[in-house]
Amino acid sequence: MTNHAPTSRPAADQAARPNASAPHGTLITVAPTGAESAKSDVPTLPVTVDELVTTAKECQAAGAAVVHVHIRDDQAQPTLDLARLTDTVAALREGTDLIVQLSTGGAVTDGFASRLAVLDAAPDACSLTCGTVNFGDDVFSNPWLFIRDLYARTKELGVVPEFELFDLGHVATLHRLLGDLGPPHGGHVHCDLVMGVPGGMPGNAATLVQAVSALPAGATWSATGIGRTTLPVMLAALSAGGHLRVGMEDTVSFARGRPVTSNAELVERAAALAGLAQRPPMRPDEARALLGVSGRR
Ligand code: KMH
Ligand code: ZN
Repeated sequence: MTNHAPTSRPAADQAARPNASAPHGTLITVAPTGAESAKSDVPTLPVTVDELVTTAKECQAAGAAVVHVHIRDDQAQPTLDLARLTDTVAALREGTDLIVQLSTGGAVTDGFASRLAVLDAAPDACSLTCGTVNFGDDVFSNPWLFIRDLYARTKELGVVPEFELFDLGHVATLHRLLGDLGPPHGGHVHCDLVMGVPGGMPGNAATLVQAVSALPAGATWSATGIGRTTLPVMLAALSAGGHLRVGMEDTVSFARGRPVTSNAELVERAAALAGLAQRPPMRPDEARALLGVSGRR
């Protein structure tokens, strides 16, 4: 006899489970600083180690599980200084439980050797951008051989990469990378769709759905919308079962004409929306299990 059970579930039960395959919690990453905004233009931007740790604590309390880190020098300029990166990783570990993800993208002016050397600061995780993209008036350069070297080094050093995808072509490169070198350290593929960069894929629901449908089977993903695409991308990501990245790296406006006052308020808004979607923020230990980030070194 045919089993009709899956189609005979009461309508009310189905309504309560709008997307049964969606994950139960929402991984929230905060990207508090970035390399693009000047402290003089955005006085609330965290640029010192103390400011970064204070922000990270507030964001953890608001629901973040991962911190995506760019650092600044004493003049608040972007730097990839290894000693400073190493100290920053230690300070964030001391002050928070967050997964510490260092940026290997740096600033558009950073060279490949210093971007590769970021991994020597021994973070839990790192960003790994899967292709070159026009970046406003600049170019964010990620040629194939650099991507390969960086990925190989993450595997050697046991750093969990997050694959940053600024464009649909980057998804094709991700497939090529995994096909050539195999799965990442930790065994799980997690991607971040970075949408709305002038030169990359637009930040809208249709593009998000297209990009997600092209991801490798079993991959999880977050999304972030740059600037005014922050809210549409966040809402689309939640509705499509994705995770979220927010922070002052990606937007310095909270609403039209209202500057962001702190990273924590961006995390609070993301956490509230995730709660409304019945997928409340994941704790850092839950995020570690999801991403395959092992215990702290
Ligand atoms: N600052 C951008 C040029 C990353 O962190 O990996 C690159 C970026 C990506 O922010
Ligand atoms: Zn970044």
